[in-house]
Amino acid sequence: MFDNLSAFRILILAIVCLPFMCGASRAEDGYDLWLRYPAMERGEARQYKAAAKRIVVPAAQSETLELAVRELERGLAGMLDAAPSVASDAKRGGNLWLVSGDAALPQGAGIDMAALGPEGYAIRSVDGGTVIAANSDIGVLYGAFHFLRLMQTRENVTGLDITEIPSVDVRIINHWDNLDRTVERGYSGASIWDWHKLPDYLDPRYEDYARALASIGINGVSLTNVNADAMALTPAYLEKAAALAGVFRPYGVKIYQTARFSAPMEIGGLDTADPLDPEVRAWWKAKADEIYELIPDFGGFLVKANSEGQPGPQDYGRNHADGANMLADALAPHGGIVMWRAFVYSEHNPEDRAKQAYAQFVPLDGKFRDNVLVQVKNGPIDFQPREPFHPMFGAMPKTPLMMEFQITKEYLGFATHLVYLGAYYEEVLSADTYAQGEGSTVAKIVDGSLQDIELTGVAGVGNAGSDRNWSGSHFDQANWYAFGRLAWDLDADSKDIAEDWARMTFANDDAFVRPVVAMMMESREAVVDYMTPLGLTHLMATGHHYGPGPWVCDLARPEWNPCYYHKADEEGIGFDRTASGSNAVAQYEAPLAEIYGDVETTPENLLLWFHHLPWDYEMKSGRTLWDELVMRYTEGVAEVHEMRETWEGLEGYIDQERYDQIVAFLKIQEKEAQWWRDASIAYFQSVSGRPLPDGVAPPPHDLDYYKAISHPYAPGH
Ligand code: GCV
Repeated sequence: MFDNLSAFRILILAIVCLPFMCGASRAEDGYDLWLRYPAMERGEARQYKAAAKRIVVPAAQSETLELAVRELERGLAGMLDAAPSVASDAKRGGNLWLVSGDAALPQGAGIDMAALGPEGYAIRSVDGGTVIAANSDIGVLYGAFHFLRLMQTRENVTGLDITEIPSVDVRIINHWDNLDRTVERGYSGASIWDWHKLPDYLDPRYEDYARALASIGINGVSLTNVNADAMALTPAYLEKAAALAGVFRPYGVKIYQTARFSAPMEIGGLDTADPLDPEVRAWWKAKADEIYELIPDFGGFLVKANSEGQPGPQDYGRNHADGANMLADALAPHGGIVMWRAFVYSEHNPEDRAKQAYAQFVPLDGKFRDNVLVQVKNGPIDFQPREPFHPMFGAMPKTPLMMEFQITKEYLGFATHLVYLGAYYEEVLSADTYAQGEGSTVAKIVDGSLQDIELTGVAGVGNAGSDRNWSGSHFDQANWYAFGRLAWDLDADSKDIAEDWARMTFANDDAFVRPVVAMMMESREAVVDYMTPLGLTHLMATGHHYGPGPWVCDLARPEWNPCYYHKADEEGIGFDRTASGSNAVAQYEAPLAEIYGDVETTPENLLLWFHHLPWDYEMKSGRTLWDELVMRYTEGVAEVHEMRETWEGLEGYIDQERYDQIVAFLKIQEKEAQWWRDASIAYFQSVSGRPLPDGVAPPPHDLDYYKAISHPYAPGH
């Protein structure tokens, strides 16, 4: 009787359980990222089953090629419930050929291998199957991930003619991880690197991380914080780094290290770190030699110098090129590079902070060695919810400029706010610098094509930590993913990337994917609206940057005060960067300088970045600036409310665990968007003295209430 009842229950469950719900029932914690490979429904699987039954690999197998095969086996077994056979003998027949280097292509493949370069690949349908071909094994691995992605996102795998070549050479994650495992601006647990147990214990997570990086074409990681610790360059720590390099190597990921400029003094016993001092130069040369002994494919150094208290060449009256070139000379014999950051500004410089990096670096154009990349943040201040692109892009035609994006969301609500950064990255990359006339996009500067630059790169300040879901939240995985895809292809469409990610990470049902992608694409504007609308910037609380602090005006460093940025008073608000103000507009090429210099032509989303305007300035909507500001803050909250409602309508499409955590985080985001809105309006109203527009709810508390909120233990600081 009991057995019959159980069988009856199972039957009922099978009848009522909608396919997507059955698939969604397995608990997931996010560890598998976008590489989950869940089983397809039988109907879906049919068209793919024939596509990859028999894999033919080159006879000489490298570790990297083995990884490509293993990945295909894993993906196909997962999605199709049938592992392919693998043979190295082409004569035995196959239908998925992996071709690396000089190995023969199957009949009719007709691939121009020379055009693929060292890391590119082609995926081409040929008679009887598909070929994935590259000049290098890593290219084949990238191609294998791409082929699996086509299946994961239910694309056709017949009639393929795909050629992929990365836009830039160096596609790197910058870890801001400290040796004690804290992470500067990290919101996903402790550092992924367990320095204490290295080099003897290799956490399996390292390899999983390398695999995830390779799946999106990332080929470098700098291991430690740019606020660097010289100890990272001591023999003991270099040995640890070498152990990591061993794990990353087969995945095509090179190790880089941050170099503290004063290391020759701190760990080398010298009494200077002057870059023109022969002893200092010899010390760095010996250090580079020592590193390459241990890590023959070491990528090079990432350096933050003379910025926010870090030591640098200016301490000795030298300039950034002197500092970068000294390190470049030490690395050059080994093929290493220097990524020298342009994130510099000083509290002793009364000039507009937004202008300082340009002023220091542009005169040095052409003075850097060939193996130096100057790494420039996307905007002139610091990863704010919205900034214009950095005016250095386009202004140094003889210097490789590397893009630095932030993946971890220091100024965008940390891990609990859903903000899809793909849209942000695309906005920056597609911005027109006009450096050589119309169409001179930032992407064309970064990929070197506009100014004929050889060495190219893109960096992202990473968000992977030791949290089970890697990124602190499920949706923050999308930012890591989008960074990788856009670094590979600077012209890629962030919406397409969001769609791929949502399909691979969550579910393929269009009824789920469509609203999720729409929500991701809108999320960037939402955060701008509830934090820093209309071109406002840097209004976050002091230090940890968690929550609003527009009232902070008295910090010792003037350019760390939100008041420095918004300049609100009884009359109006905004930073005058026109000729009548700091004239930062002049750092942009014509016609941008004129466009940003004129209030009528400045895009409204950057209005208060470039202009100080009276509260009753009339906006395009017909509202006064004051009313518009209040409306934007209010809309920002409404947008998050909508995002939460959208997500809550999608229960059942994915596993309950991830679904529930996302609901909880969206509730946090809504609560905090409201906090941002109320606190900001309370403050700006105290300055403007204006009434709220009709029908707009006043903040529920007075300004003192918001000012008293304190979070000394907010993470990441
Ligand atoms: C690593 C901002 C951050 C700092 C960071 C710095 C940088 O100022 O708040 O934590 O330091 O940028 O990019 O160097």
